[in-house]
Amino acid sequence: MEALIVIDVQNDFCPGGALAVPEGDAVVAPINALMRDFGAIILTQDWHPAEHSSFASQHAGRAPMETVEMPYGQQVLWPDHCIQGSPGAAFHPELETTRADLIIRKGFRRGIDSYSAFFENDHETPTGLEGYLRTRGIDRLTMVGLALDFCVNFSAVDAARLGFDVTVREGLCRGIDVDGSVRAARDGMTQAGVLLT
Ligand code: VGL
Ligand code: ZN
Repeated sequence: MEALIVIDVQNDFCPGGALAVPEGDAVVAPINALMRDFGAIILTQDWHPAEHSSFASQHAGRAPMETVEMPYGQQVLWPDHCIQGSPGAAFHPELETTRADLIIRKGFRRGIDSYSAFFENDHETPTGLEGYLRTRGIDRLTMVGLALDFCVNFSAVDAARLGFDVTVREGLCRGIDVDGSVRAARDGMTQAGVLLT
């Protein structure tokens, strides 16, 4: 069985949002249309406490887009975004959410970020999504959403490593693109066995 996984189509990742992805809102209508082709639909939602450690505001003298060393490895520092319960954390108002079987929230632990829908950024703390998919008999995943080079990338690579058959529909994704991150993400996904279409 196959599922559509819609990654982080939230106000803060759309134009006007705190961490706007260029043309982020352009994916909303075609993702809604694509939902008709899937029997299982899962949405992810970036969901941070106000003092999340991925926010540059929590690191004296550091600015957004700089990188710091965290106990679990390198971490890009972001503007404050997707704060739990805030309008920025809400899904884009036109995203069709009624057909979602599951909404999985991530990044809710203050001390660790979670780009992937499967594991937090230590690459070992599970979100529970793997168990959900396996117990439903889902073995094929199509991924779309924001941002191509971060949350879509990490989710797709983790899924492929876990043995899922993964397709990323690039036209239904948009990237942040810091320091060539879109290109690196494409290479990494391809190497992990993700099909990019
Ligand atoms: C994301 C940066 C920080 C994403 C989330 O959804 O790609 N990127 N938090
Ligand atoms: Zn985030």
